[in-house]
Amino acid sequence: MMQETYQPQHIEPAIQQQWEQNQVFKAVVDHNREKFYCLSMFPYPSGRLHMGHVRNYTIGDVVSRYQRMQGKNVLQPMGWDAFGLPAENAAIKHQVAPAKWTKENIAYMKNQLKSLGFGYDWSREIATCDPEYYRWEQWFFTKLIDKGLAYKKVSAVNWCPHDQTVLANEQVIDGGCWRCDTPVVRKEIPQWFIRITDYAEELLNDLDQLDGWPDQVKAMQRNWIGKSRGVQLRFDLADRDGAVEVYTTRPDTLMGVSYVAVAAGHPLAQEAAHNHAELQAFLEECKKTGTAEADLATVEKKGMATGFSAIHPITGKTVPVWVANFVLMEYGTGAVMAVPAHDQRDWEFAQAYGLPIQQVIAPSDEQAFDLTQAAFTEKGTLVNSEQFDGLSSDDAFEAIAAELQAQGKGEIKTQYRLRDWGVSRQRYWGAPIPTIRTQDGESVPAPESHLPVVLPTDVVMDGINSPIKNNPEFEHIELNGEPAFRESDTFDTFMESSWYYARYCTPHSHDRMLDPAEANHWLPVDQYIGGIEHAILHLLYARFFHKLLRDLGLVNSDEPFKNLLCQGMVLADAFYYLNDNGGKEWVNPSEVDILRDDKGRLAGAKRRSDGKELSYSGMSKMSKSKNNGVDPQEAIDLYGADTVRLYTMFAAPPEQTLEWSDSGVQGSQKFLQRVWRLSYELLQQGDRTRVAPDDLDKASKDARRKVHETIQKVSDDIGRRYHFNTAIAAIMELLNTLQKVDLSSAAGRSVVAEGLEAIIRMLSPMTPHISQALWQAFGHDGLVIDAPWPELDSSALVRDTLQIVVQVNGKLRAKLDVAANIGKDELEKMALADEGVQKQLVDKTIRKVIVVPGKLVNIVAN
Ligand code: L3U
Repeated sequence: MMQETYQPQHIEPAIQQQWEQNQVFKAVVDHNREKFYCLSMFPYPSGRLHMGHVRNYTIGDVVSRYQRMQGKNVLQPMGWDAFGLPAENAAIKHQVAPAKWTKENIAYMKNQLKSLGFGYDWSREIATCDPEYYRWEQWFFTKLIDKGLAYKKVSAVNWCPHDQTVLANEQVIDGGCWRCDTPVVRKEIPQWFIRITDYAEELLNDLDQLDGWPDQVKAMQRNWIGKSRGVQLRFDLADRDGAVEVYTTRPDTLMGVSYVAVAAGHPLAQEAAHNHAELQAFLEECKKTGTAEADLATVEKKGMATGFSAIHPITGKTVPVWVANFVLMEYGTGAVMAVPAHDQRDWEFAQAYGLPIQQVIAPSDEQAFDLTQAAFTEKGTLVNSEQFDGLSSDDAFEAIAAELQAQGKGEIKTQYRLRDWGVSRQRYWGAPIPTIRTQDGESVPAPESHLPVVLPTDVVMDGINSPIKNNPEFEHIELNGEPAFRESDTFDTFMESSWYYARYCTPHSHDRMLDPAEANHWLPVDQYIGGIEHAILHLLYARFFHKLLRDLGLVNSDEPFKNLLCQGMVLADAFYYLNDNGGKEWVNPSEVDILRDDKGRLAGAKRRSDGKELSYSGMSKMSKSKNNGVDPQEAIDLYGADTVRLYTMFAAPPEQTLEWSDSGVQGSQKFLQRVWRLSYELLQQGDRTRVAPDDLDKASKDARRKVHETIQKVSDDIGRRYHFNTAIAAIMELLNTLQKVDLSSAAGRSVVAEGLEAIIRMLSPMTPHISQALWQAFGHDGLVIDAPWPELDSSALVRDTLQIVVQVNGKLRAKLDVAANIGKDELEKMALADEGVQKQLVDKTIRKVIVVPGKLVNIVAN
């Protein structure tokens, strides 16, 4: 018998146990049912769940459960993105090995996920730090080397000269080492790269297939790939051999070139510095500039003349060659033609060093511009450009390209901004890169018999060097009977997250990376859910990996993720007081008592412990800096998982920001209590035999109409648009209606039973525990998740009676309840016979009667 009150703390663990015992979420290939693969981005095992995780995973679970109720065979796996710097940092801080720290976090967080009732197939759990997982990544990488898709080249890293170690970007703070503040320098070391640029065109074109992705994410990827059509051309050097190659997307501005700028690493810069101490010092200084493009746009423009001159390929005039800190060797040719009048960076540099600024493009319309203030960067019409004067920028592009081509000095070229993916990390906590340096200094893939190259986990971290570096036990091995060195760099953790979605399909393949039959059954992922912070790197790398897997014959699709949903952030109130130095001290919302005025608005806030007055700074993203994180565990303990899940889905549509509010959570809990209460009251009545719809009285019929209107709306909101919040709002409204129905009549009980059984099922994706408990209480044996979605009875939507408005000269004078199928003449007669209407017609002549069937009657009289 059911409890009188709703007690989530009792129901939830019991139902979770029931799911676990019956392996309810174990996914098995079934060719008779449509498959649905629903995936949420797997977490870094950082310690505890964040509210952001809760939101992400609730959305995924709601979609999964909804799809299952639609009869689909759902796969929803979960695992751990277990390698990476956070574990390493925590290990150093807490004097514990990263493996142990990671394992403990996984155990804790797994329990949290279970307590939220997420329907994962835990038999497919993956932890990327498990050699059973990363061995296939290592194997795959050796295949990529064999195919020429991975290669080693010298490239720059952040280097701390004091600690003699490489630093990740996050470990460089204000240009200094995070541990010792020593200024960081760039150091060139050999590293491994994967040729993502070979796939740039396909990665770009296939975005057009991704109808189920947000446009914003596709735009970000397009921009990142950065395809451009331009001209690569040559400036011969004056008075000596050699030339500088440059690439430009604006050959129409060629006649305005007033200097050529090369990177510090460019051979010409190096040569010029030979007997030039000052220039040598400048090149050293350039090494300190960050390598990110964002830095280059904002960095103060600095340079020095090399003393060389170059010959303009069309005019034949000479222009000086400068070294500039905003040009990088890693991009294009390491040199640019500078057109200060029409490029802002070139303009800033020319201003700083007094180089000529010559206009060659005029605006096509009346657009105002002032070259003494900034460059004019739009396209337009050519001026001061000799034979090209008067051409539009677009025509000039072609004409100038043709001229250069005819002279053998340049040609049209497509270029991408995308660079090859550098996968080497000099850190410890990652998958070892499976390559071997021979005594000749050559790097070769580890033979298959060496795989997996297992990362030793019984280590002590000193916080500076990776314990596998300068470690003979790890590094010294034999290859073909000769002494050799194992690579001690590890992979970027984005390697692991680039193919985990595929491994979930076939997690127990011990003798191969993927079983193609299983992988191809489940892939592509039907719904992927995760944060917008992964819009570029992770999602691009995973798309790239999928194409590599395809080209090695392991999968047969082109894209891994059919539909993508990026959930919005979770915001919370933030409170502070000013300390003695005038700085803000932030107080966590859980320690604050909020005072509200009679309209429910925030009227004041006090710290609970001592009553200290606090200031309110509004809602902002939950963060450490504002100390406004709400611990999901506290909310789960207090309200239960169903309430937290329901609130999360009710408070905002998935893509939008969610404003966490305790009163909102309490509202969600009250609603569930009311669902429980009404179910209890109905079941107390005993008999709830269904009464045939035709035998219902008017009030019961109206309530039943509301039941089916709600089924219709909820099915549409969830099924077609994933609009869970409006669906939940409709269910709440339905409950209000049902609460008013008279349970002492058989008709009333029949309708409330029908309505509640619909509510229980429609809510179950959001609130699976209470739904399961009530489903059982209503006498059903099976699982609510395997019950069919409530079916719409469209005959219930038909209204027998309608309300008609009667107007006299446009003013409302009466409302009539009439049969829905009433004829026009009959309706007119009823309107004219109405007492209120008659009063208005005294001493007047009727000129016209307009009847709009189903709506109104308007009588014109004077
Ligand atoms: N392991 C990676 C990760 O981001 C994912 C790989 C596929 C690359 C969401 C939030 C996040 C992501 C606001 C948080 C998921 C914390 C896992 C997490 N999340 N907020 N792991 O653990 O939205 O967007 O950081 O989709 O504060 O939870 O996040 S993670």
